[in-house]
Amino acid sequence: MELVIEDVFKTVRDKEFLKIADKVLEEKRLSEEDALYLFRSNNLTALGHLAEFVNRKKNGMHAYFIINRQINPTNVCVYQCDFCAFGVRKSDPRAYEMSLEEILQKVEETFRAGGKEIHMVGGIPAHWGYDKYLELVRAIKSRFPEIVVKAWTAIEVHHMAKISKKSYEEVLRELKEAGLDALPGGGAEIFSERARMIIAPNKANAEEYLEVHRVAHRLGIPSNATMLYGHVETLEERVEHLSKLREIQDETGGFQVFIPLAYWPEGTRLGGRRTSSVDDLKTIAVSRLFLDNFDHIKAYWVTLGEKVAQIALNFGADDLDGTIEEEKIVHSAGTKSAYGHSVDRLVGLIRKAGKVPVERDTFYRVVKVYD
Ligand code: V47
Repeated sequence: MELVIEDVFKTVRDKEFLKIADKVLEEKRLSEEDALYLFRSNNLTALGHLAEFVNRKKNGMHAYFIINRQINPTNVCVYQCDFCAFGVRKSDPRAYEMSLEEILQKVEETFRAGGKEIHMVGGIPAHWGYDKYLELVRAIKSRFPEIVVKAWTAIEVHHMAKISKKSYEEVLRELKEAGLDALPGGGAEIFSERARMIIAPNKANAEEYLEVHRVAHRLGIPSNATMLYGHVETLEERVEHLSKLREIQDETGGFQVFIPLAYWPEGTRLGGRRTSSVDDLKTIAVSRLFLDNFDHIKAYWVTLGEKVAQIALNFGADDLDGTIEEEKIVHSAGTKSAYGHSVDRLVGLIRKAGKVPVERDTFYRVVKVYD
């Protein structure tokens, strides 16, 4: 389906919106004020079209997914962030820690099913030494050298640096030597100090998160970026978050994808309400328009739900993440999405969104196009 963008504008009376749309068509960078205006605008369909117009220029009709598995080796965590229902104390009856054998067995199942990526992150337990993080990566990579290990958030890397008294660079070099291929985007939450002090006062701050990614990019380790939205942050703070990511991306080019994560409140100390579908779609679209230096925007079906994620593929997103198998973090907070999806289901969701399903690897290299 061809997008005739000029036709969309005929329905819009808002002059400021049209000015911003012109900027997009002329491939001019949007300002923070523009992004804020779009967040506040109620021209949802026009906003979606505009974002989709940009996405089609970058990704054509392709919408990506990956055969992957999430592994969370433990939910024991020293940080106890108020937005998180996954991390518990060691004494909590829900506390668990997977053995190395269990982990390797899960990796093997995924590998046998054609899996391309292990996404491994977890709680941060006080009793784990630095070597434990290296050992898990090394164990997976030495048994399954073909599988991509995307592991440990910047928060975990910061923690490793703290307990080992090493620099981010030393830690990341050693993780890379152990077999780490990429960093996931988790732990960014919201960069605003005001909001971060409310939802996650104890863990690494925004500067530390960004510095870990900066150093990773310098060492040739690509990474992803996230933003947790829909809790206590303002729209200005969302834009500030996007702006910091765009700045680093200008500097390094090492981010592969941006993933807005809709907040789920169930079982968290923070509480609150779920985001609306309109907010979810606006956030996808504004991210696509503002982050002109990011190639990909992920509609994470776990937080959006399968239906909104599918619509998001026409609001600027070009990726659904993957089969996942066993998502635990957002399920602890009440998401009603499945724990994992088959390839058939992801292909079906993408096809019915009018896009061409493309299986990818972690680095967005095409594995298979489902014509
Ligand atoms: O950092 C925690 C979020 C993240 C809640 O890099 C919550 O490809 C919603 O980062 N409601 C982990 N979200 C997941 C993540 C991720 C997921 C998929 C792909 C990639 C990637 C990264 O989950 C955490 C936090 O921001 N989270 N609690 C909650 N209550």
